[in-house]
Amino acid sequence: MIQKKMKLAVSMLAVASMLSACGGGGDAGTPKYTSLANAGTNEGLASVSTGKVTQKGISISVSDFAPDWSFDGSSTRVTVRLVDTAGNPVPPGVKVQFSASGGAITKFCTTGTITSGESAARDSTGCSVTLTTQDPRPANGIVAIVAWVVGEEAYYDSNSNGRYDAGEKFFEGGELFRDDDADDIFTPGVDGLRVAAVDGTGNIGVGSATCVRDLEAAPNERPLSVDNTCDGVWGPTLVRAHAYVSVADPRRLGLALTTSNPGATSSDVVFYSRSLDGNVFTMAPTGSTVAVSGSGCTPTVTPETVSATGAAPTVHTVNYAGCASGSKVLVTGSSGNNFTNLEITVP
Ligand SMILES: [Ca+2]
Ligand SMILES: [Ca+2]
Ligand SMILES: [Ca+2]
Repeated sequence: MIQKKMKLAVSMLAVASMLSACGGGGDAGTPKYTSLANAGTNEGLASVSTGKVTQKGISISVSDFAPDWSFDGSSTRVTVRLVDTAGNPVPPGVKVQFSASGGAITKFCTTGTITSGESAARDSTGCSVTLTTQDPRPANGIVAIVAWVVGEEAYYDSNSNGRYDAGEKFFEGGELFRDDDADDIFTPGVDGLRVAAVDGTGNIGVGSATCVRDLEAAPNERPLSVDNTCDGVWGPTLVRAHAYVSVADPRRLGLALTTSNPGATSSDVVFYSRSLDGNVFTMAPTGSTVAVSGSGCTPTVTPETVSATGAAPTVHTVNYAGCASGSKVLVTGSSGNNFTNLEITVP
């Protein structure tokens, strides 16, 4: 039985505002500018790009949501991509800082340069750091990651002019925190990090106003903030994004039916890694496998392999159509030399 549902890391898709930028004319197939030297003059280009990352324009991804924590030195790549309100990548040289509640994570990365297309030498795609397994291994089975960068608060561009105007709806970010227990709120004594400032620049957009979280907004338009640390006006903020990784350990595997009764011809089973405190089930190490066997029949399971799609346990469908009522189907979850079994009695 699942004792606590693991919060899925939110996949943040940067959605640019719909801009009514007018083009500069020109015949089809004719470049609006012919060299990067001309690009700086805005020839044929509408000036809607601010180059400042917006809260709704940060996207975080993890290459492996369940590295093997049974040894030190396993690693996963954490990538942040950044765009401004126009949906254009931010310039090279922007620093993104990271913190994690477990293992070791590189302190920061710096956005690089796109090497092809008309944005060459002007824009960047984002940057990556490495999370490496080592102590501390959080007892709650979750490594919380937060990335942040100086930028501006998200808003609805109701007059479509590509910039914030007084009266337009906006979403405030106050003091950011690392959400170690993955419950979307700052938990004193549990969540291990609060950040309000950048070295040398002081607090950014932080005050004592209420931080309203509009639940109708997209998840990354309404950033997680410590309560009552907003400043009440649209402006600069530490743009932030969160991700969660399973402290997956092949020595603590488990399998469970998703319902108390097996289905008539198939059942879904959950394959998990138990946290050190035993209270949270997260994804088994990436590459773990699930196999099935039966007496006098040939059950099947889909999928057979755990792939890195999130930190939550994976669900596998065991099909035993053709197996006699009352017969046993054995489900085995394996990672290396470690395994766990679940026996299903066919109804
Ligand atoms: Ca506007
Ligand atoms: Ca929390
Ligand atoms: Ca503000």
